[in-house]
Amino acid sequence: DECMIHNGNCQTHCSNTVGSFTCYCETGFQLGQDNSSCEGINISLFADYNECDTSNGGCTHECNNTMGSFLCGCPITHYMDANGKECHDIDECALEDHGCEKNCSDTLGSFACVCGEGEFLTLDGKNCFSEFNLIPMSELSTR
Ligand SMILES: [Ca+2]
Ligand SMILES: [Ca+2]
Repeated sequence: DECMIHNGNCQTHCSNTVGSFTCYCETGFQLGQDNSSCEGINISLFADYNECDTSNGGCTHECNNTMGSFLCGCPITHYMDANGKECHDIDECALEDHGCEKNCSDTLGSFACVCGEGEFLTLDGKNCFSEFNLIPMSELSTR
């Protein structure tokens, strides 16, 4: 049994075989050219692959490469689908804080308030006024 003598000159492990022996190494190491030493497997074998280079990683919007994986991302006006790849426009009108006085209309990446016929949006883009029910300045000053 050659392994009984100086570990068969193996750097790490020695395995006795019929009429001979072989050296072997720990996981992550491979046997050197001398068949006795162990050397770390070239780390480049584990180099990261950029999934975002191919079809944007399947992401509909942002794709962020990470070591050993990747992550899809969405703009703030969108939310991530449960599949982690698709971003969907947020329906702000379905949320209660859209602030529109009258109707709310969802748009891609945003939303808009809509007023009735003959009405106009105020500068804040949320309230409505009609030129027919504006209070005359003269009436305001007498109050
Ligand atoms: Ca990657
Ligand atoms: Ca929207």
